[in-house]
Amino acid sequence: MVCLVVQMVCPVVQMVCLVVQMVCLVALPAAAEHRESAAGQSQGAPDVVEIVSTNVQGKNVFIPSTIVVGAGKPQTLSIFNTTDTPHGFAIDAAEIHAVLPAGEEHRVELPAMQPGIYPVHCQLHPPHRSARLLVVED
Ligand SMILES: [Cu+2]
Repeated sequence: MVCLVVQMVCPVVQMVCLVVQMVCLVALPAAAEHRESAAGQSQGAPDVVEIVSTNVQGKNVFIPSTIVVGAGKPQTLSIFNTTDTPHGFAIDAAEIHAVLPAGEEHRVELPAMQPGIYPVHCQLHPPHRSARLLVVED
């Protein structure tokens, strides 16, 4: 009887966990963006785009997986590697091939780019899921 109840509760708990994970994935980058624009307005701070290299259920991923920046001006990318191993961050079109130390923030200077979509990948681990850089007209 107890087993039956536990079996019934487990899928519900799993669903709740999945929903919480999805909300976190959506909310965290949005919160970072909000903080960034508020700081930019009040202090005239340079535009910093925050990215995370992390591991979700055994898969190495970049969050956000689509990194959006304005065209024609250099940007600073702040990439936090939350894992316990170094990861790469490569944008071939910008000649960026950075190595992100484990558990640290690493800054990469992105040069002014033409509008377009550019592949982003980890040059250290081919299975590491890729991302894309979307450069848009401001
Ligand atoms: Cu990697």
